[in-house]
Amino acid sequence: MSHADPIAEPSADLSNAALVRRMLALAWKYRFGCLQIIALQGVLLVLSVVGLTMLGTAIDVIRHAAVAGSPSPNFPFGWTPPSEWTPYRVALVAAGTVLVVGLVRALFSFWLAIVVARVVQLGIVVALRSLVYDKLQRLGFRFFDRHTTGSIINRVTGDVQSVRLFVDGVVIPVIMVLLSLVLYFVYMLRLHVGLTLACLATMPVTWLLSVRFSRKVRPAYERNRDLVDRMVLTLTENVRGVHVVKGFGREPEEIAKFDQASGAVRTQQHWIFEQVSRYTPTVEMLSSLNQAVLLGYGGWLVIQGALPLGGGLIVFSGLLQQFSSQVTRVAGIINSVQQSLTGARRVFEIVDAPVEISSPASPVRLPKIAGELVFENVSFGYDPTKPVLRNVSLTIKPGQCVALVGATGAGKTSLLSLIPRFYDPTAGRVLLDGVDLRQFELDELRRSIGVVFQESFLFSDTIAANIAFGRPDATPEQVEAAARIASADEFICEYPQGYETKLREGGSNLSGGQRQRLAIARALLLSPPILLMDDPTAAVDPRTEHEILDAMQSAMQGRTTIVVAHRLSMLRRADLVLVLDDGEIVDQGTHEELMHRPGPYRKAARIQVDFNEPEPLERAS
Ligand code: DCP
Ligand code: MG
Repeated sequence: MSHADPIAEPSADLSNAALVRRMLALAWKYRFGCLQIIALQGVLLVLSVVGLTMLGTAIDVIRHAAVAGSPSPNFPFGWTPPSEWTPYRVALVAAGTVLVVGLVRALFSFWLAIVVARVVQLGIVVALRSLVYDKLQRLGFRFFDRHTTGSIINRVTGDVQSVRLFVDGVVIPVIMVLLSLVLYFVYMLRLHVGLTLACLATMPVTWLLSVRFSRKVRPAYERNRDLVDRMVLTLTENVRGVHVVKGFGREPEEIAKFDQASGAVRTQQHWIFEQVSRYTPTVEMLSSLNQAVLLGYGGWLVIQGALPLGGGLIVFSGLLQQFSSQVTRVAGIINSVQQSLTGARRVFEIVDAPVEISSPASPVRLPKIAGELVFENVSFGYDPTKPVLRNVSLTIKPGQCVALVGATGAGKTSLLSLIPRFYDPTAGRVLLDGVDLRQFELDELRRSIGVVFQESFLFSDTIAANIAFGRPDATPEQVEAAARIASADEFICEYPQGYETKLREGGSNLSGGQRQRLAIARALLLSPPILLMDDPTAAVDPRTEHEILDAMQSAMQGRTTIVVAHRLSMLRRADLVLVLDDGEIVDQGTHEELMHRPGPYRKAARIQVDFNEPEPLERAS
């Protein structure tokens, strides 16, 4: 269906700024967890600097003891060892401190990993996923008409991860990068201002390079995802359509199609690898330029006695390394911003999508539903510009059994789908017991309508669970009674596990007719005042159909039933036959009445008679 559907388009603001604001609000909701993560990362940062300082000091102590005339060490943190300690003992203490710092760091890293998992994967992701999933349950059929299954699944799984990325890949890292850059920078300045400036001169180049790299490669990564999606689509379509592919002998073409999709991914990936392998050596080259400056200028300072070797040059080299790794991290963060924006847009599109069909604020309650259905000048279209039903008016009395006939595409399924409010009419109204459907509580309305869909969907669960889907509290006796009416009992009992037999995905281990009978049982178990059946016996042979119809005769007693039907056996049983043609009710009456007047119904019915039933209906004309 086209997406040019103004009423259903999400109305919310999905600009980048609005998305960032919303994601910041999300991070704010988890601020305590985020603060904990930042605090832990801060401790790790400080510990790494302490470890580095201890290393530098130890080197100075050793050098002072080993090399005559070398400068005496500066001890950090305002501490000086007691004068009776030998230099070796001081070095050992420094070594011990380095070890302890390392241990504490390991503990904190472990703690951090646990907190991140708890806040991010178990907190944000789970909350977002259920937010999206809950919303999906409330969205109308229009939404599902407009979006493919793949895209919806991706939103619940993949895109939710991208939104999470904004918290642990953008907000927290930005704070950490800023904190650590400031810390390293101040420390370096305190060691030596000139050396700091000289060494940081190449930083803007590194930064530019990494930004340019991510600009160039980022779209390629996105395109890569599309190409992989397409490859997977080719594969899934092939698996799902395996009968068609083999039936038409199209295997070679399918292989070629897959090869092509897979080749596109390969070519693209190759290009990305090329870019990466060009970028990494350039950055590495720049970092050796830094080391050259550090050794040349810093070494000279040490020789001049202006900078201690360990506490100065070596600590500086460590800081510099950390500093440049933080600078290159910025490119990664920019990347994450982009990725999370794309994901957030897709997630919030669902979260914001208007729930077109919902219960009114103060719904009308009916003590008992009699089952009178009235359509008043109802028009409907999936696309408002292309009506599928036009000006339909009809009255169905409580307990009546109505058959709906019409050519394929006439709008039979569409007409039925207005009754449980899968869609709302674009004009006119549908009344149940004199009350507009839109005034009922939606769940209550739907629970009082049993639906057998044209294509019955079964879940990969036991047969009993599938029948009891609408009434999980039903007793096994009730389930079996429903199955008997739907003529399903016999084949179910042939399975060794009977009602506990597990169905495969989509009920693929059943025949089409068996699936339909389970769907009928499922609807009957609800014991609803209104029963809608969309071609329920299309996939069963005429004899089984007779059995089902006979058995259902009693089940239909006292219920308003609308059946989309084609076979005369059903049409004869109906109290009223509605003839739908191209979205309009063109005729109605009992089978006998309709057979007595010329029109599309008699024409269609006669074809069946000629084919199926030896005794002609000549007397009818
Ligand atoms: N249609 C649509 N979008 C949908 C479902 C249907 O645009 N989600 C269109 C296709 C048809 C028209 O609406 O042109 C009527 O479709 P129905 O499913 O109501 O038609 P029937 O149920 O009468 O046809 P069939 O006998 O094939 O089931
Ligand atoms: Mg249909």
